[in-house]
Amino acid sequence: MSNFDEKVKVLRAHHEALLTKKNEMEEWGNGIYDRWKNPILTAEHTPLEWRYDFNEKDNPYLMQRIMMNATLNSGAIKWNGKYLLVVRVEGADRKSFFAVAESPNGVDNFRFWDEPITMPEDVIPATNIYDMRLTAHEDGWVYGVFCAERHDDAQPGDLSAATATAAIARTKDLINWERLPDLKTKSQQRNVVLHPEFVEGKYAFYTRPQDGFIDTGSGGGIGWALVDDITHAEIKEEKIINARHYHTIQEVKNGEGPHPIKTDKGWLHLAHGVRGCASGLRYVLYMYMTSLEDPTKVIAEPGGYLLVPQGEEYIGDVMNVVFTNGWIADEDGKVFIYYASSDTRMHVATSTIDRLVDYCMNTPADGYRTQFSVETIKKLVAKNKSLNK
Ligand code: M1P
Repeated sequence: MSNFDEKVKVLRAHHEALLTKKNEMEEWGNGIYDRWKNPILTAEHTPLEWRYDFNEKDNPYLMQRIMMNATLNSGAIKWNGKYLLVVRVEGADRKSFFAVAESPNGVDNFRFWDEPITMPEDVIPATNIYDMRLTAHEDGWVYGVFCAERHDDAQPGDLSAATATAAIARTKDLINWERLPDLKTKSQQRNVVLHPEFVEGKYAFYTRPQDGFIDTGSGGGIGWALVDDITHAEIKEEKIINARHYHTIQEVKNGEGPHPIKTDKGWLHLAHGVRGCASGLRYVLYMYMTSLEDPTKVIAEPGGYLLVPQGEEYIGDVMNVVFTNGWIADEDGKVFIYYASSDTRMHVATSTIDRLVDYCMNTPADGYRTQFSVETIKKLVAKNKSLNK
């Protein structure tokens, strides 16, 4: 065997060992969910064929010809018994694209399909696309709603001026995608999510109106809007259903995560909240529930966060960030929460619908003032004293 072939063999063995590494649940969680120790997807998990030219003549040094930077914010869906993520893969060139990775058990052995998704561009081409929310809608299609980023040509002198728009595509096999026109709205939008059911006979979207590309400004939080025709989706009226508040984990911004899970107690929502601090923005995950009868009505909202960066999760391209746009609820009630840390790698935490509903319904709400937080703690202390355990 030539030296080159020997190097390829070692490289492949090393990659295979990473892909097949068994994951383990962390001990001593918070009772709400369990974190799993290893990241489930990193840039190193991407196929070697995407990165290396294996022709010795053309690549005698066995260099990576195309480097990958990150695997992050992934949509999720259970598909033919497998746990599938539509991963936002970011190359060294800062361009994100979508690629499917599949696992037999949802917690490890994730393996990318051979090729990234080719997203049709029969709309105004975007410079970058990212953060797909998958919705298996009751109309029979699987929709992917994602952010399309374009340079803001109204500001020609500013190279960083950009616009965020919700792009829509649909598929029946996750391989071939039909691109629909972008969602038309009054403001810029990111973190737009399609609700899985018709509401009043219409398609329903969770939105996140924002004044600029980064700043939500007067956009008050997570919105809701109905759309008649998904093939020419236009939002005329938008209602804020989950507002931002001063001195909370979502003071600066928030955004719907994946589409909510239907439970017999209400719709279970997972979202991200953003606050500012001396080290920049801090992104955390939180939950809330809405009514089955009226999905715009919040029926429970635990105070504070559900999940924050921990240990090495703090470190990465954009520090102090956890972000989610995918989760899977199994038939037996188990829930797989897929989240990215610091815009760099993907992780999983597991729980159950019962535990998450209990968490939402029985965690004290935010009283918006220290005094109420202290009162809530003292009430719990008094209750526990009376139990004498
Ligand atoms: O860098 C953190 C996140 O920032 C954006 O989220 P939001 O629109 O709420 O600010 C998104 O670009 C997201 O992809 C990214 O993870």
